Amino acid sequence: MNQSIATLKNELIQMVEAANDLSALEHARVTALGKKGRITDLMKNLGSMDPEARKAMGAALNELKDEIATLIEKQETGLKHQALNDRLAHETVDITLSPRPERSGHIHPISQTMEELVSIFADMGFSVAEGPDIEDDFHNFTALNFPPGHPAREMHDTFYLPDDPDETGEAARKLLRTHTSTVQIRTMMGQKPPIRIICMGRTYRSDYDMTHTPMFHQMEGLVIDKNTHMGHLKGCLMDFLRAYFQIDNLPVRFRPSFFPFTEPSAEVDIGCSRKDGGLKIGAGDSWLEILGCGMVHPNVIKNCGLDPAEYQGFAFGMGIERLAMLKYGIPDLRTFFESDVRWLQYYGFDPLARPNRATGE
Ligand code: 2NM
Repeated sequence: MNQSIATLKNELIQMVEAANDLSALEHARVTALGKKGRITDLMKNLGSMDPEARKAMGAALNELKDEIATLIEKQETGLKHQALNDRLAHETVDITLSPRPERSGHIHPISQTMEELVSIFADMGFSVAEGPDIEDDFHNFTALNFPPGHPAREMHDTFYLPDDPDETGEAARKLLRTHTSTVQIRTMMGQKPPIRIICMGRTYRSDYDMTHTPMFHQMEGLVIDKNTHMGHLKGCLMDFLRAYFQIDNLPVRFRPSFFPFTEPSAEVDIGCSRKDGGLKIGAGDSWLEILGCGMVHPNVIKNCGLDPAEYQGFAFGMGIERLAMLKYGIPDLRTFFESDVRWLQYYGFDPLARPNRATGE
């Protein structure tokens, strides 16, 4: 009896150790331990044996079963290890093969433009600040010096969220931010000047026609320090516009304007020509409005917990879609958000191109 178990054991060990791939090993496992396997067969006979012999045989068979199972596991680990080493030694990827352009995705013009903006302002010493899309009345309006009955606060311009019963009062009223100036407010309240930031992202207004979509992207900038003046504002924005449009002598014009959060305020135009229905930026006798700006209103500085007698600065804001349309000749705003893959293939950017700082080309 013990003799036959010892023989079986040697036989099974040999079979497991001879298995040199995973399917041969599986075959060995089924032969030894499967439902109709050699060890299983012997176990089935235990019932017909007398108690003494059954006890001895049962213990011996259990021991054999465990030994073989352990051996199979060890063999399997070894085989897997060897298979991986073989793959690592032989498998190669030709990284010099060019990708298939027809299969490549494209960078959306909004993302491309944002990267260009970050790059230009980073060179001027600005860092990027972020804030939430869901805001409250205080950060979106009150802190920015919007008077209580201002038209922008109306339901038909601003998307308000349903009232939260836990937070009452006008200032806590939740809304989708209508501009990214909320981020400027959060920055001024959260860090000490000098401040030099840009922020950009989605903004929301209840408006939909040829030139307005209910969601659009804005970029805004903010500089706060002790002696910042309108000369800095002019120089900064002229440098920015010339870098973005890549025209060294781009004509830039500042026109008086009004915003609740800046005083004085200005709108900025760039020179262009309009001939035969076409638009050419950089030369000619016509002007194109491109952004708004101004010296931050003393009330805004005060609302953020800073002393307007000590600190002042400038801010500016612009629409990213408009910047992208003008630079890349995209005629229709609404196509930005239609997710038409043919549009993206045509106006999008190659993700593998290493962008030239301002052009992406
Ligand atoms: C604009 C135009 C002018 C602006 C002002 C501020 C803040 F928070 F500092 F008061 N942020 N952004 C600003 C000023 C935005 O967008 C057309």
